Amino acid sequence: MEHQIYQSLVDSKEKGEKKFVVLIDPDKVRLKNMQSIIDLSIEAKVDYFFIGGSLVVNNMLDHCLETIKKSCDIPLILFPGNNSTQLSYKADALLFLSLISGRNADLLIGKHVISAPYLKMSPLEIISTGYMLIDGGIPTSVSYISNTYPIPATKDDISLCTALAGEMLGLKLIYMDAGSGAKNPVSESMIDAVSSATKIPLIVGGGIRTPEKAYKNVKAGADVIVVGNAIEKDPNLIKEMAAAVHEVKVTSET
Ligand code: 1GP
Repeated sequence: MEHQIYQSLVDSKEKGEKKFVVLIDPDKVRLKNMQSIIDLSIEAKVDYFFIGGSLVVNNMLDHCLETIKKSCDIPLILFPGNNSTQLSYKADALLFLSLISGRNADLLIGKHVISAPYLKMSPLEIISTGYMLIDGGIPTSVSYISNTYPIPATKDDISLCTALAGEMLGLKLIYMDAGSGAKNPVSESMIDAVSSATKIPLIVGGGIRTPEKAYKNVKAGADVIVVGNAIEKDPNLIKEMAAAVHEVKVTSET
């Protein structure tokens, strides 16, 4: 279990470079869309693919991973709705998510216990991640399935303290997510509050529909931007989104 992907995130953060991730939900993406998403991602120099969703309905995970692997070297990172399902050795890494915004013991540690022996044997790079669900203005699948409340969108202080606690517990990444298809993405002021208080890489996703919002998020302190829904609807957005994120390079003085 090498730590190449995590190390690349840490190195980029140190250099002030920002990463752009395309999220593919294997259940939702249409097969004809998949190849164009892959081709456009190669062209746009997308940094990683996240693969996952809240539910597994069609069992397309392996097929999805194989199709991408055949076409490119962009690393494949599992982003599972549930740590004990949606696992595959065909990916490169796994975000081992602890839902630290919620108080559901199963998603803080329970599912992890069940999947740990399988993961120990797997070649996947395991990246422990503090996952924070932020209210995005509409009920989301994650909130319903996880049976947890999101952090209210205006409570920057709660997010800050939650992320800080996650970092102190030794989690390697923080992922602030307004949920797929969120009406309101995570605010820049919340991103700023969390990124100023923590040192570990900060991933932000959920409801990001425009390159302008992606740009504002990285300027506010996000290290990694994740977009799924908007790209499923219009794969041509990949190029502009990736360019907007990669354009920002933060120097230590800024
Ligand atoms: C959801 O952060 C991801 O978990 C991406 O959200 O699909 O709304 O881009 P969208």
